[in-house]
Amino acid sequence: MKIDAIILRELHLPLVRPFETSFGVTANRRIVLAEVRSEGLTGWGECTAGEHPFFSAESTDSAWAVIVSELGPMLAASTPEHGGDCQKIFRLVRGNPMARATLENAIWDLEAQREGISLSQLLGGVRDKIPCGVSLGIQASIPELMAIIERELAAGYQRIKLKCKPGWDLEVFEKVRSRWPGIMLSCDANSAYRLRDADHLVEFDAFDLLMIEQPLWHDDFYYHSMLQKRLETPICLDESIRNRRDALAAIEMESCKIINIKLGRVGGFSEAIAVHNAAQERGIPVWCGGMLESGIGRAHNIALSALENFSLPGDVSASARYWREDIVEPEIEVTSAGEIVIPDSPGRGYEVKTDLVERLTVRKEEIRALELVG
Ligand code: OSB
Ligand code: MG
Repeated sequence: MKIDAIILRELHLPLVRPFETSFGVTANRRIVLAEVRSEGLTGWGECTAGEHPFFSAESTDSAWAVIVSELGPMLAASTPEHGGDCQKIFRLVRGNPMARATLENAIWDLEAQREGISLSQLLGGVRDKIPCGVSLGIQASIPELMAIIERELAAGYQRIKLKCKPGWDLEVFEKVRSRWPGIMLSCDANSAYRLRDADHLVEFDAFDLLMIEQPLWHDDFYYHSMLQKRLETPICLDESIRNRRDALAAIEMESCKIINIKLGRVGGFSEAIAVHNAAQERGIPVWCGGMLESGIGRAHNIALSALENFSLPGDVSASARYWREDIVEPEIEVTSAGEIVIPDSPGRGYEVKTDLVERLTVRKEEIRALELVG
């Protein structure tokens, strides 16, 4: 397909409620969107980088710079036939997976539209609906957290994930478990612990957690494998898994028993499918993580979650939990059974509200192919 235009923009979107993790609080999202036009069709991609390089090395500003000066011109100068061609187009660029995913995912979206099939079908999805969980940030108090859990369970969500850190862990699990003994409960430390905390982490085993996500360093496999030997609770890796090779290393070293797949973190749909397949072949279940996405990234997460080995509820939940008004229509909704029905219309299946996107845009740049100057 001939690339006619790549339009990059930054949007400001305030969250309905601030979201607190062990590395900080997010109240306002600065979201980068890519709009790729080709042969009368428009594909959209969303950058999941945070405002600061705290979850990973990328940030809104670093991704913007890399897309504008490196990836955008490379894509504009190429003629990809498939989303999967982007890995080759971007092969000279090291790292920067969230920046790469922004453009690659837009090409997959375009390809699905061109083929007249849904994005989930193009990816090889087998489900028509996905099981949903929620990720609950650190709260000011335990009673406040309890009220939120009550509301999310009443809405139908199948799994509750609690963000945790030293000082917001055992007492919280104790209170939640005694009130709801049977719910699917997990926790996510975002690297808040060290190996010297192993005795403390062993105490998590008392609460029948589905998993503990990324307890140790963001870039580690080895110490997680040492820790997993001491824990009954399965470790799930998020930050550590950047690609298929990482997944294979982690599985072989027994650093984890479950993998969280995030499109941005692994660099887009091609690598996400590769991680999914590697895990499936080795009997390791996966689920789709969230990065406080707007409707575009959320639509992509829904399509990805249709793949067979996404057998555990993910963090992909309703638009209204994040935004007063989402930038897609229909907004993403969750049924009372805690499921999202995967759209079967061509492409991502959710229309972008272009007027709203335009109003929320704070900067915009059109990227053209680099022309050789004589
Ligand atoms: O580790 O899963 C994470 C949000 C920002 C950074 C990291 C993480 C998260 C979430 C949010 O857990 C999940 C969501 O989008 O609801
Ligand atoms: Mg996580």
